[in-house]
Order: sequence, then C-alpha cells, then structure tokens
Amino acid sequence: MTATQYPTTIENPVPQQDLSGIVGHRFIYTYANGWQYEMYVKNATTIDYRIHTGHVGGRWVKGQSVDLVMLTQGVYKVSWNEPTGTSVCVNIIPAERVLHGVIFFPDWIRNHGERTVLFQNDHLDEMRAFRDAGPTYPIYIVPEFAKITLFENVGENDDDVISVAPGDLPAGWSDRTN
Ligand code: FER
Repeated sequence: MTATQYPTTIENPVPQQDLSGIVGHRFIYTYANGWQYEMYVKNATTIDYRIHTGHVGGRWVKGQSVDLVMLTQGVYKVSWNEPTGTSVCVNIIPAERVLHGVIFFPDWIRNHGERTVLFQNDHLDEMRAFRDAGPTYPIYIVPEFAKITLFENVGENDDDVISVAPGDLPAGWSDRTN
C-alpha cells in the first residue's frame, strides 16, 4: 500500500485507518535512558500498562483511555493524559522494533515520582488531588527512542494480559524477547 494511494489533502486529511497491527498487541520496550515499559493496546481506545524500571518503575494502570491513530502504513501514534496530570505521546513502528515516546511530567512527579508508584486504579481520587495541588510547572519533558524487545498478538480486551504488579512478576519476566 503506497502513500500515493492515500494522499492527504486539505479536504480529506485523515489517511485510511487500519489498526489491526497494533490493537490486541502487547509490547515491552526499553528507552534510551534505560527505562523499561510494557504496553497492552487493549482495544482502539484503551491501554493497560506496567512500568518495569525508571523514574516511576513499579507503577501500573488498567483502562487508560487513549487516542490511537495510524499515521501511515505500519506507523502508529498513541496519546493520552493521566489522572496525575502527566501527558504521553508514543509513536510506534512495530516492523522496525522502534518507538519514540515523549512524556510530559508535571513538576510534582519529577520531585515525588514515588507517589505514583502503585496500581493507579485503586488511587484515582488521590492522584487527581496530587495533580490539582501541583506544582505543574516547569513540565519535565522526557523525549526518548526505545527498542521494542518483545512484540506479540495476545488479542483484544483480555484482562489477564496485565493483571499483576510489575514487582510481583517472576524474576526476569520482562526480559523475554522475540
Ligand atoms: C510510556 C511512557 C510513559 C508509557 C506510559 C507512560 C505505557 C506513563 C507515564 C506515567 O503516567 O507515569 O511509553 O507506555
């Protein structure tokens, strides 16, 4: 499928969408700064994720609403805002096992990342209260490429794909590659 078959014009700016290469997939990746993350694209509007290592390693979340689009064949973009106030935008190219993420942390998470290291779903009101107390600025921006070390099709809407805390997985679990 070539780009010329799907031109972007002012009148029709949205390329034909095919999300089948990302929806229902789980992937584990390590950013250039060493932070290891895991994302499960549960369906076209929802992700579950775990953070294995990094500034907020140990944090995990289910049912986060996201915006997911295909930019061009095989290139996907996932964007969302957390109850903590953090915003994230991740561009994913599975065939090349590469992604690029930009995380926009509010200042309070730069200083107290440990407050977000939990199963967020059990602490949503607490996270919104921290967000509203701030401080928000200056925003701590973390733009990094990552290597996708594991990519697998596990099917849509499976609550068992991400169901335990990162720290409760068997040793070395996230280091499995394919
Ligand atoms: C990612 C970068 C950041 C990601 C999630 C986050 C699941 C979440 C950040 C936060 O809320 O702390 O690649 O993928």
